Amino acid sequence: MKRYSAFAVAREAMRYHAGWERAWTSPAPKSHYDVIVVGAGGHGLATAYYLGKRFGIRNVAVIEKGWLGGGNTGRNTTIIRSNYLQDPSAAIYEKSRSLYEDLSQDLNYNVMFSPRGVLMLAQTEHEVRGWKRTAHANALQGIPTEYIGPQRVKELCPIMNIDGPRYPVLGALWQPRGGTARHDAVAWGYARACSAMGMDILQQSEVTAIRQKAGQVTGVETTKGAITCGKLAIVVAGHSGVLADMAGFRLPIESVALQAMVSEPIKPVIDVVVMANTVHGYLSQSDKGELVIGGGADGFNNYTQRGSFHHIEETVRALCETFPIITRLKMLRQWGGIVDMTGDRSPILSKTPLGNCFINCGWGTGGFKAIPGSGWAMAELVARGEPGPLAAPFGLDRFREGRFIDESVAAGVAH
Ligand code: FAD
Ligand code: PYC
Repeated sequence: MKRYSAFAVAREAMRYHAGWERAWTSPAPKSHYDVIVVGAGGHGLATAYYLGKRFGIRNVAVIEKGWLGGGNTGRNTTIIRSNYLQDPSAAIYEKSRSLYEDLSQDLNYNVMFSPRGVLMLAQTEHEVRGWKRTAHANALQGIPTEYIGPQRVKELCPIMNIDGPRYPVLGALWQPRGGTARHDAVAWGYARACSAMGMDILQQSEVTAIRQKAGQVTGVETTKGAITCGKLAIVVAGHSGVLADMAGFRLPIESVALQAMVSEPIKPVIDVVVMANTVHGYLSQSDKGELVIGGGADGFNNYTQRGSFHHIEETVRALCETFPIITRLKMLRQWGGIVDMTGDRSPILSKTPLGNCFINCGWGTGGFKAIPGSGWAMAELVARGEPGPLAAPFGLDRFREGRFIDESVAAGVAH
């Protein structure tokens, strides 16, 4: 595959852009792969990429029922941070954030990582205590974050009303190297790199059954026929329960809709990311100028990619209080994604009751930021059959043994 470069852009400009190759191929399925990854979201694609890059395993198919990146990976508000409380979370999210720093160079694809800084507002005394505690934990974990007061918040984000009518801003947890990246580009960049390594990305192919014999997976049935495999990685976010059911085991996962929306594009007004968890809203501005806005998750299980109407109203109301400048903006579009929630709000990267079947799920409302780190750790688990240090704490056995990794505060979105 030809490299993207300034020279390539100039060359193609000279010949009316007729020489660009397809970024990834759309092959017919082979009859057998060493590894099948189900789900071409960011986590599935990153798993395949690091299987190839770190372990030389390239006879890999990534099977996707829709189009790649069409699940939560293409539906999120793209916030990247690693300011979690517990050590295992901080380790995997910081690994991920640090991989994002040079992901564009690694993939030779501009994922538009923008470390513009993330503010998590404290609007109650409880949050003040919580974010101070997290800042201390992050200091011990070697993750640069800082608890800052309201005047510094105002300097970083002048459009914010820190004297809000319901909840004044008392301070914030500030992570200067947090930020955003372009979500589609992350999926496309990994897909292109996988395809360049000879892997097959099979879109419009739904896995409908998992074949097994003597406690091992032998292959999958798909809407494009049966395919055999040496190992199976299930990486399907909100549909994890459905796939686990096909494999014959149960997961401690609930699937609910989380939604987001964007405004009409306007000139730059905010150059940081703000999360306001007490009033249930988060805000950043995209490179196109749209305000990217998200709110809370539905309070009931479902598989609709829409979300409840009242969340739009609550989220917009909360953000209008915090940012009065936005009150007359029009909203352009709204959408939802199905997030996979565990009880402790931490992910699952785990072996399963089937010997050669592995699962990666439970990233819930916060897995976009985790894509590179999760792929890195999942590839290790699949390749070696045992988790490495990043994945080890996130096994399914923690639910049986009561070793929860409670991140319900750091997960940061109302649920
Ligand atoms: P997905 O991208 O959903 O990929 C799973 C894929 O599996 C899908 O493409 C699906 O079609 C496919 N699949 C399912 N069943 C089958 C089958 N039977 N056969 C084949 N394929 C199948 N995280 C952050 O870090 N920051 C944020 O700001 C943030 N905001 C969010 C806002 C919203 C509105 C939502 C919905 C989520 C947000 N998240 C955020 C969470 C983040 O989007 C997800 O955790 C992450 O994208 C999950 O990626 P994934 O690859 O696991 O799942
Ligand atoms: O995990 O940072 C996050 C997040 C922000 C919005 C949704 N999830």
